[in-house]
Amino acid sequence: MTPTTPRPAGAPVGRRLVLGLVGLGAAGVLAGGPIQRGLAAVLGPIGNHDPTGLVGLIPVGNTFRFYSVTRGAPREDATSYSLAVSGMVDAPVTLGLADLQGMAQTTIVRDFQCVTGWRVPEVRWSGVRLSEVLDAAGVGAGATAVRFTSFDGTYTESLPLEVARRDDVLVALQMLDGDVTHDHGGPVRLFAASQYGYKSLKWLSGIELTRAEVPGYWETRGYDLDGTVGTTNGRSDEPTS
Ligand SMILES: Nc1nc2c(c(=O)[nH]1)N[C@H]1C(S)=C(S)[C@@H](COP(=O)(O)O)O[C@H]1N2
Ligand SMILES: [Mo]
Repeated sequence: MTPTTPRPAGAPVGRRLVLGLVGLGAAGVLAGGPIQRGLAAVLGPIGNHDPTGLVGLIPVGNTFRFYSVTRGAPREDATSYSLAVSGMVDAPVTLGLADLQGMAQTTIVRDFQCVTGWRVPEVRWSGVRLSEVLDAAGVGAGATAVRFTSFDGTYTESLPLEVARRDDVLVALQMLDGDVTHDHGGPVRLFAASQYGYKSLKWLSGIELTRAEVPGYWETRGYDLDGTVGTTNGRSDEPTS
């Protein structure tokens, strides 16, 4: 994806642009794969999460849509990347990519479901269990939730501690067939298998133990604090596993 100037967080995306995308989608149907891949790339920087419901009509198949509420994020690599674990912990820690790679790696295969309706079946994820990262800092008495921040500078999310401690929540280093790519939130993103995609924060840079759940980016814009796949957010989906 080409670097572009950041759009102010939460700036509205024009309806005309969304309608233009629907036109592109029609072209994709006629022309097949390559344009659809291009379209997925186009959908990324827009990241408006389809307030009109029109983008959802574009057929892209069982593939990830690239979402970012910002125009992307800086590129971080093995030398520059760091993950700070702080807040209500016994001892704050900062982990580099090599630290995370040196911890026990867990692989899980789960569906990925966005609250807007698209679902990617049986995605392979690998990384460190979030619970092990939390244990590295030691969860302090009184903490009931975990807040996540992104080095895109804008996106935030949270999970109740009991969800955060589940075996199917990973600080993911790998996704699909290799390292988490930049567009998918690399080098490190969160994956919370039981939750809708908005909980799986990309470009993870901070984990903070908090006294109560802090509503994140989409939750202050109407999404449910509980992102469990099923009947939250006014949906009725099969649970992912
Ligand atoms: N930093 C950041 N993380 C994010 C988002 C985002 O806009 N910014 N979008 C979320 C939503 S709503 C979904 S469905 C998934 C999409 O992941 P993908 O872009 O790898 O397909 O990322 C989630 N994590
Ligand atoms: Mo989503």
